Amino acid sequence: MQRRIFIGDIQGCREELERLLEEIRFDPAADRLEPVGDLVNRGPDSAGCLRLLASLDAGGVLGNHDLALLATARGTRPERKSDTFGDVLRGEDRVELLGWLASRPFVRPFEDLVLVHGGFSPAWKDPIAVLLAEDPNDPGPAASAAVTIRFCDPEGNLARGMDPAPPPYRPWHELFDRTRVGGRTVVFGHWARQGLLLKPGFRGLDSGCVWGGKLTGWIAEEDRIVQVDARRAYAGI
Ligand SMILES: [Mn+2]
Repeated sequence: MQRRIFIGDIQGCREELERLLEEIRFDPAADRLEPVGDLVNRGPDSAGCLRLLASLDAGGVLGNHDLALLATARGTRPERKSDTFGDVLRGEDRVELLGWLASRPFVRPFEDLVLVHGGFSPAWKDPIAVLLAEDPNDPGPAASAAVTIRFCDPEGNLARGMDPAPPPYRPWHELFDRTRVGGRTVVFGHWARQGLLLKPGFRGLDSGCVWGGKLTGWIAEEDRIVQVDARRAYAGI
């Protein structure tokens, strides 16, 4: 049976990704890899992660750090001191790696599941249609919200910079009506502080590997979590 294996925020943690794939006994001929986005940055080996994921023909969606890399490569965002994706920007295979990354969508619907990096605004009537219309090389407000949302109000206004945020703000997944994605289970990442979130209809897989936490895999067909410890904290708050 083909397994779909969703992987939480990798952020350049190639060694942990390789260990997780071993732990899962990933079979490239049979299994499908679906990272939740934020494949790069803050961690030690952004280019290595992209090379590995591309070689395994992974699916996945874009996260805010992936967009930061693409914007920096286009020259619309300055490279920052805290960025660790210079290995991609100055790699011999930069064109291939950036092209592969830019061909990820913002949302990936399956029959039973839907994958997004941050989450969905309660204001969107048809989140899948809204996000499929977004261009990775020219992201609009909806794409930006989908990769950054954590707390929001019932109208979908984001609580920027506040975590936790006071009422009326609540975690987006407490306000989101899943009938708007056809009742699919929502798989997402981006929220290391909240950590692993398993509740009916939602699987939040960011367990803060790059901060010294764990890298999480969720095998959809078995509804099973597999985790490996980060070798160390690669980034600090
Ligand atoms: Mn993120």
